[in-house]
Amino acid sequence: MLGDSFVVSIRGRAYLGRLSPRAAILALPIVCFVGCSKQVNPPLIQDDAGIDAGIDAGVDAGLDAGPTCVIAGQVYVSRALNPSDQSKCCNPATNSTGWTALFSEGGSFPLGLSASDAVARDLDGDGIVDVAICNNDYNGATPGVRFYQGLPDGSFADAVVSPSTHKCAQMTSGALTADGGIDLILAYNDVSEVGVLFNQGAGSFGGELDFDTNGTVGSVAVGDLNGDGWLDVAFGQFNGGVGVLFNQAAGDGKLGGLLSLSASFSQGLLVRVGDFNGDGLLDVGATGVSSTAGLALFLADGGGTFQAATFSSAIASPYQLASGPLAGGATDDLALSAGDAGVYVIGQNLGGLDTASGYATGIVDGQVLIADVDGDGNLDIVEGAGSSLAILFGKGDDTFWPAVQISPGNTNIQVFELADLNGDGAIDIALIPATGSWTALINGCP
Ligand SMILES: [Ca+2]
Ligand SMILES: [Ca+2]
Ligand SMILES: [Ca+2]
Ligand SMILES: [Ca+2]
Repeated sequence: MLGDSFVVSIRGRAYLGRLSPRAAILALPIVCFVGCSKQVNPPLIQDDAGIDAGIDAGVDAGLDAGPTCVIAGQVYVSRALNPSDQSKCCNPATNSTGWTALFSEGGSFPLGLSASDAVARDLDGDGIVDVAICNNDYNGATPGVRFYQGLPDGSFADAVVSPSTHKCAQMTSGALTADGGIDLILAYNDVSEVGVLFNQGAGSFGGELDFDTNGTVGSVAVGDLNGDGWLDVAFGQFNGGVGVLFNQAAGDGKLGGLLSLSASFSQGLLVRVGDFNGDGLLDVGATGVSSTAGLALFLADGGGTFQAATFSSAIASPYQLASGPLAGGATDDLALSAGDAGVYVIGQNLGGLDTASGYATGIVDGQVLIADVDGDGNLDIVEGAGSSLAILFGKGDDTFWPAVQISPGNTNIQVFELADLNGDGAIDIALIPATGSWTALINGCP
């Protein structure tokens, strides 16, 4: 709530005050973004067996089994990040005596149409991650989805095009029907509908069914929101409304039973699904434009019913939202981007919904995703926008190291996805501009 005490942690320092959250946030660029000295972090995975044997013996037992780099007399296991430049890692396969770039370009693939959103996962069931990109038809071509089949050598086949009848603002995926194939769920921005393109095998999506949402939709997310075992669809409307379309559980993927949730936003931004209170029931979270509180959580009561919105004013102007168990366990924490070049974490260990820890990323209003980028078992946060990516490596307790900047080149990021694109077990990045070609940024630290 406005006026409550407010903790902000920037580059490892906590700031506590009784300012209004908005004032505190607005102060951040002055307090920190200009005046912070560069902080050098210890490597996240470092084999210290030869240095202080006996300490962290349990950790070392696992790490010692892996290949190592010897750099300046120091022994590092694979994936250890450079102490002074965490955009580089120890990868014995490519460099046993120096540091290897954490990410490097692995290939680029033509988009054909203007891209609006993407999904990166194994969509055709061959065990290899694929990429599907939807478009918004702003160039006047037929809207639809382009499917890029992942190939065993880490490259991608030419696109298979599946048309849709409307323009896609955002897209997600999930198995809505009894056949178990991963279907694509599209937020249409030119009609008041969510569209489903059903998986027809071999990278083809069709049998489109559109479902009324009572307002144009900018965001979609899937999850079993009534506990019947079938995936449902939560959506956010441009006008600020939030709603759920429930899977009708007949096996044919039809949605219905429209439930409207009141978020009191003047404009909707993003909707996501997660278990934000750890009770085993999936909840709905949404960001929007509001003069008071731009984050609303709708906690599930079970059976497809939700409590009235719980609002958080900890972040003045949240934009994108990602959720995941940043501190482990069953509770999904929240990571949000904002307009002040920072990412904010609202976590189970941080003091509740009205407390946010902020980290400078240098990126304004970026997309935010969560994955374990360096494979240390702790979830990390990635923010991307424009030509910049920032990674916040997690410590496993809702706190993060200062952001590591990755400059992927001359790409103007429309959307990015995190997935193992080349099958080596490390998280890669599909970097997708609005036009031109999308790029596979390959993690060099498997
Ligand atoms: Ca595949
Ligand atoms: Ca369901
Ligand atoms: Ca819950
Ligand atoms: Ca990690």
